[in-house]
Amino acid sequence: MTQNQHILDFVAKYQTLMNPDNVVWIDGSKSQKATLTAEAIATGEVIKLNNKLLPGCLYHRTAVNDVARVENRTFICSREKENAGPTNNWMDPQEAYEKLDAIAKDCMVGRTMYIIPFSMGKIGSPFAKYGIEITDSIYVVLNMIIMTRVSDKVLEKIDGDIFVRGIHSKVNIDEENRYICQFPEDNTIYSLNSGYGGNVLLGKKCFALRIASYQGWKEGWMAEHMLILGIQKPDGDTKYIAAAFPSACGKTNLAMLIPPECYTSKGYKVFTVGDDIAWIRKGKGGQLYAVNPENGFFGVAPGTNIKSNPNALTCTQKDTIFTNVVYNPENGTVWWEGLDKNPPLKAIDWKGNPWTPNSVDANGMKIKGAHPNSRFTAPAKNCPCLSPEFESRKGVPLTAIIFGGRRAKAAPLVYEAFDWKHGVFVGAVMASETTAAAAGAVGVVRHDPMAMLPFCGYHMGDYFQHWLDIGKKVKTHAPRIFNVNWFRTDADGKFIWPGYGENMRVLDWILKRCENAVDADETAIGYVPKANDIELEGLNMPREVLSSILSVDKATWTDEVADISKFFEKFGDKLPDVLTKQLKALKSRVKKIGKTV
Ligand code: SAT
Ligand code: MN
Repeated sequence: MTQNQHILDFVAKYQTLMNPDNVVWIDGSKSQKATLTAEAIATGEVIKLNNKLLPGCLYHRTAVNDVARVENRTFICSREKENAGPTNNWMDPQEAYEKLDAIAKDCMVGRTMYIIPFSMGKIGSPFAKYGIEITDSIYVVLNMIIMTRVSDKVLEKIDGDIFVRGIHSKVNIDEENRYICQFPEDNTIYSLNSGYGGNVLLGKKCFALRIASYQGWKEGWMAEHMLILGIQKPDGDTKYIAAAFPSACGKTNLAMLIPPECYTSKGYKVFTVGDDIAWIRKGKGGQLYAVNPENGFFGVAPGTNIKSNPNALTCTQKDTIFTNVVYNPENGTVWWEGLDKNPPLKAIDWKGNPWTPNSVDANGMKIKGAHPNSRFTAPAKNCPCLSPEFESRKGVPLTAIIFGGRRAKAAPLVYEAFDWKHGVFVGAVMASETTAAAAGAVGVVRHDPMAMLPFCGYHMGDYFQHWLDIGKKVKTHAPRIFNVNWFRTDADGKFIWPGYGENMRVLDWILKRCENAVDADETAIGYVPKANDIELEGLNMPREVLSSILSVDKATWTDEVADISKFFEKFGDKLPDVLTKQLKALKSRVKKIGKTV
């Protein structure tokens, strides 16, 4: 396949250690994909779905103990502990290699080792970075073929030893010996004992965020946990926005939104460039340009339906892999909670047990058929609103950057940062309620700076400084920075803002701010919309209700300031002075809330 000695040595090393029966190089061809699919069907690793209703689609269940990212088993193995920082787990690289090698010894006896050459970003583009993933899972191979650009051409493009080494084995899915290790200084990822998503599709979180964020820091660019979308205005001009939200907070839905009638009738359109990861660098004209390094969507299934996200649903209608949803053996289709009101009456749940819509557990509680973090892996080219710039070599110029989280109370629907430095502060103090995308408790508020808490491959204090430095580089061309919160609740705990397509109304205000076409109220936390400036046509929402979710409450923000101060203490000397000053300024502005001058 290749004469590159660095690649051959890398493969030989793990072949010797893991001792597979066979080694298969993946070339990205249709015929090889078909052969592997047939093999995975024959062994039961995947189930072929109804070829008429869901052509080319497959169904897979992971082990019950292996359904989400495992943050407590994820390590940054930098040479110096200090460089992993206070927000990452750290292991000494030597110790980590030894520990994982011991677990991996002979783990592929009786199995095949697959060698996947892949590109993050369009092959040959200035943004592209290459990797080789070793795995013993056909499921991983088939997912990587959708999520990245897998091709033997990548082997030709790799220059010497400049590629990311990804080593994965399911071993025996032992939770106690599950490790997801990143070695930023070695361009290496080592993942054992999982078969799930972000733990094993090493191009995604491990490479395109953890390793790439480190590379970006060293090379002067940024790898961010952001969707990228384009809004085409009636005059044909398209503006691009990147938005960071924690996992399972609606990035895919926002990236693919269909605007309400009052916008579509005027000719507005939204295009998807990416739904999860953005690589951003300074480009022509001094602006920041973004690309989506992925080639598919690994979206949350539950809640995806014809109303909430028709584009995502269309993406999943062919050549898609469904993981941990409900399987209907009667007609070879799949189902999940929130898809429609017609669950299959006799089905198999995500655990592999017989399931009906009336299934209850020992306590009489309804059993969910799909795991809350069940997923679809769909090719980007299936997306009806895929941006014509999806394959762009130079990326799309960013007009605005949005940070957002799930906050029942504190953050208003939307506000704009005063400037780049304040915007970095707004990103740094982001907090959000946890979701099922990671193992552990759900619904607990935690700080998640720039939605990168689980994905930053180096010291978060250095990461903040990197953001500030990028701002200096782009100066007046910097995108404007905003914060949004779709998740404010009322006294009964119900969401006040309808979300989904209606979020266009907020994006519209954001673009108007970027064009200096609309005024705003200067508050303690940033520029908040005047209630009359958010379009409500066609939405059954009284202005007073909108005003209520634009409010900035003194008591809440006083607590918030105290909480941020505590969070910032973690970073010690590494916290940039700029952020300390920003916090001080916020504190004094919050104190003045309600006081007339
Ligand atoms: O990390 S995954 O790719 O499994 C999904 C996510 O958490 O965003
Ligand atoms: Mn994500």
